[in-house]
Amino acid sequence: MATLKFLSFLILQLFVVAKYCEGVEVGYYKKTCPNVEAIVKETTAHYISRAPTLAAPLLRMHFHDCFVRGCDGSVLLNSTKGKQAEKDAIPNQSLRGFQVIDAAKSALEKECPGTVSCSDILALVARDAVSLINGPTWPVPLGRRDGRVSILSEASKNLPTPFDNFTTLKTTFGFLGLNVKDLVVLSGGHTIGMSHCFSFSSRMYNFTGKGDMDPNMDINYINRLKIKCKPNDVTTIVEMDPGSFKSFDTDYYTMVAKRRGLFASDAALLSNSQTKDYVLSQLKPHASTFFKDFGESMMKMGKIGVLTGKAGEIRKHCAFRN
Ligand code: HEM
Ligand SMILES: *[C@@H]1O[C@H](CO)[C@@H](O)[C@H](O)[C@H]1NC(C)=O
Ligand SMILES: *[C@@H]1O[C@H](CO)[C@@H](O)[C@H](O)[C@H]1NC(C)=O
Ligand SMILES: *[C@@H]1O[C@H](CO)[C@@H](O)[C@H](O)[C@H]1NC(C)=O
Ligand SMILES: CC(=O)N[C@H]1CO[C@H](CO)[C@@H](O)[C@@H]1O
Repeated sequence: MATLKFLSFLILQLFVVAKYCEGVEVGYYKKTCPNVEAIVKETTAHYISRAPTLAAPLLRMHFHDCFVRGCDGSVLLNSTKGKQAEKDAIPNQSLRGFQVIDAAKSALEKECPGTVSCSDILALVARDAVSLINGPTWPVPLGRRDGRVSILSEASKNLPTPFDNFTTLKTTFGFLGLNVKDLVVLSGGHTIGMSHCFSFSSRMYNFTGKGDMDPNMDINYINRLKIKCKPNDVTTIVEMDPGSFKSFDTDYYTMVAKRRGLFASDAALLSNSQTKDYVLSQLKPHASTFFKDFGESMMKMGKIGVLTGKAGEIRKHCAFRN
């Protein structure tokens, strides 16, 4: 009987521990680093106020982190001893803003050494960057730990590509526990930032390999983009949401609805009735639910494959494993 009692006690304990380790929570550093959110916000504001265009790559960095191996800070790791990391993957070539993460990390190491993970810092910086350019804000559950692995090939395999159709996007997102609504909402992140011509060039010059154009893209828009983007251009970048690429707003959906989404993956949102309905429902700024939806989907994205409890580590420097 006593053994049985002890056993059930043990099972209960295991359950509690499992539950405790299961997830991230708002206020995780309440006792161990109470100023964490203020410090990260101050650091982010310092950079964004001087260079508002940094908000876009910082948001994208968190997205890339979460889609490859979960939100474990692996996107921040530099390659070591010639072994290439996620950072070296083609979709990562345009990632920038690592200095913001490093600055927040060193401020936090002074305040509470060895306590706050780089993956948590990235999640907070992404949120603060968006809110600092007039976007929404949302609570960020914390307690992620940092992974020790970063592999180039995994980034190429797990990240969606700008050429993906709806079915492929749905599968990629679904695999990570994100649904079709999350797909259309998070794609709204393309309301800020820049893209290289090569990410959409085939839509203008060689869509099916016959020197043709994508019939799903506005011809007037194609003609305008062709002035900036010549065939095989690998260096030029263009605004994804021309005119308001530095401000987080609902314009992305206006562009997509006009068949002016830059990527085939943006245009794909019109090829499914649920995502198309969402795009159209955001066109009236007063009736838009985008800001609220974006925060909710970001919170969901931020929980993908997190390491908690004793898994992983708290890195001392975000670019290197301890
Ligand atoms: C739906 C699948 C997605 C695809 C296929 C995709 C693809 C891309 C591509 C190809 C670029 C341009 C890179 C370049 O040429 O330099 C880009 C930029 C960007 N993406 Fe996405 N993306 C997706 C989802 C997301 C999500 C979920 C977010 C964040 C919530 C996001 C945020 C951004 C931002 C902010 C930029 C601009 C970066 C800058 O200005 O440096 N994207 N994306
Ligand atoms: C990590 O790599 C980036 C880009 O490859 C480089 O700019 C940076 O200096 C490296 N960081 C450190 C601490 O070596
Ligand atoms: C979507 O793309 C995948 C992979 O390229 C392809 O196999 C599939 O047939 C495409 N689906 C549609 C509906 O075009
Ligand atoms: C278009 O693509 C096809 C097939 O990939 C290729 O053979 C052709 O040279 C390309 N044409 C141009 C103008 O780039
Ligand atoms: C920011 C960053 O690390 N970018 C790297 C992306 O990959 C190329 C090589 O493919 C590197 O040269 C960049 O440094």
